This record gives sequence, C-alpha cells and structure tokens, in this order.
Amino acid sequence: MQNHKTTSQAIYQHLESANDVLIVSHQKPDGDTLCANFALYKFLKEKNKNVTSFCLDPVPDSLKFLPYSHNLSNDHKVFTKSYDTIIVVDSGSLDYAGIDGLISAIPSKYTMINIDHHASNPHYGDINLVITDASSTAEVLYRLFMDWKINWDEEMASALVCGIVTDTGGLKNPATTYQSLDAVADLVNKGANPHQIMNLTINNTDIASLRLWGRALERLKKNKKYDLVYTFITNQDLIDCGASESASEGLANFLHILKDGSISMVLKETSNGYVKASLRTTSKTDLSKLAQIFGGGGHKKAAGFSLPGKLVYDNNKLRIV
Ligand SMILES: [Mn+2]
Repeated sequence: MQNHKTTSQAIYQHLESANDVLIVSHQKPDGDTLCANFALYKFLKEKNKNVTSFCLDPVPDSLKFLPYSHNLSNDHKVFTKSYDTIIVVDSGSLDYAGIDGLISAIPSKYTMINIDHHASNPHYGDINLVITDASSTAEVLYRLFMDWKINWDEEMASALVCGIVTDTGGLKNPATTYQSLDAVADLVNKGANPHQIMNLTINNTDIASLRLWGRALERLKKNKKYDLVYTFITNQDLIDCGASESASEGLANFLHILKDGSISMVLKETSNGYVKASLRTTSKTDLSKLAQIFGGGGHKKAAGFSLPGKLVYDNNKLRIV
C-alpha cells in the first residue's frame, strides 16, 4: 500500500480552512463517483462549509436511492461562481470528468484536490491522493476518513460500501483486495447494510437488460493470437431489446467468470457516435497502458477507451468504421 498519510493530513488541513467547496463527479456517473461525492458532501456540510456537488450528467435512476442525490447539480452555471477548493473524485483526468472545458470559467483562484484510484491518473491536482491499489475511490475515502477520525454514521458507512461494491462488481473483480474486504467489514460494523446495497445496485436488473446481455453472450468470440475474448453491442441491439445505454454496464465485469482468454473486451456503440471498449484481465497485462495507446485510461486490471465510429460485423469480422 502506498503511504498516503502526509497527503491525507494536507487535505484535512486545507479543508479546515476552506469555505466554498465544489465537488465534481465524472460524467456518466457510476456508484463510486457519486457515493464519494455524497460522502464528502456530508462530511463538509457538517463542518458548516458551503458545498456544491456537480456532475455533467444526471444521477441514473438506479442510483437515485442514494441520500443527497437530489442535491447534485448538472447546471454549467456552477462554474461561473467562486470557490476556494475543488475536489474531483474518481476521475483519471479532467477530460474524463467532463469539466476540462468548463473549469476555466471559475472566476476565483482555487486549490484542486484530486482523489482517485485510476492507474492512468497524471496527478493533475494541486493536492493528489491517487491510490492505485484501492478498489474504488470510496475505498480511498475510507482510508482518508479513518485517518481523520471522523464521526461515522450509517449514511456515511453505506455510501462508502455502495462505492466499493459497485466498483468491484459485488466484491468479485480482481481489484477486490484484503483492504477492500477489511474496509467493507468495518463499514458494516459501522452500520452499513451490504445486502440492501447489493440488492439496490448489483442485483437489480430487468428483462430488457438480460435480453441485451443474451445477445452479447451469444456473440462471444476468442482471438487466439491475443488470448482475447470479446463481444459487442450495437445501438440497434438496444432498440431491439428495449434496453437503455446503461443496461450493458456490468457485462465486462461479469466476463471475469470466463476461464478462456486472459483479456476480455466488450465493444459498445454509444448514442453520440463512438465505440466504447471495456477491457478486463485477471493476468499481469497492464490494461491501463493498453487503453492509453487508444487515448483511454483506467486501472491495471480494468480499463477502457472510446473511438469515433460504429461497429460493422460481416464475414465473421468485427470492424470499427
Ligand atoms: Mn471508481
């Protein structure tokens, strides 16, 4: 584990003197980035700070049960106000967060705190707490809050369990370490209900989504040269199955159960004209480096990239055109 105590203290000291704080989650938010945002929001509110939670995209319906989700602003005007502190959570870059074009509008000087776990994170903040062996940003926050000896309550503990559980596909992917399990055990002891959180997040699918998964699973193919198992989902599949764009989330993590191939890849068309690749491995291949070749990023064992185009499948060959 990296030694993060000095950074942890630096963040605490900075926040003690902060007044106006903006917390930013990455666009197309997942459980981890939202739970990290809301846990920090609550912590800072209890310290009587002015806090604004922001994400470029709204909270997905499946995560609206989270406390403080109603509080998240998607309004770009947030960036025309003054802050002394900006905390970006769970974002390997400002581009990934979706705020690289917005942030220059902030009229004040500010300190940027970057709290993350992506291996590709280039430490873009003034203070950077990037723990790449953490399963999730929620796990990074758990370590921070433990260092800070905060007053835990059920809401705080549940938020962090939700972040860890969603980023590890239900404590199943290879990013799940002794520290992740230890954090969850302690958070359950502090009042979180893991079954309830699992049922609201991981075990929460519908027929349309399973039909979509069915199509993707039927198409699974193995490329022997690269020891790669892959499949794909097109926009037409979403229409045919009546599924939403988020329905295929979790599919890449699910493919971890495969014993064939050392790398799995799900290619998915997006509504804005891109093909998004989600890569997973249980081998020693560093996927974050592989994804960076294509302008993406992520973790060693889970990474992704997007390319403009659409998927064409003919003659048993899959191409991006
Ligand atoms: Mn994350």
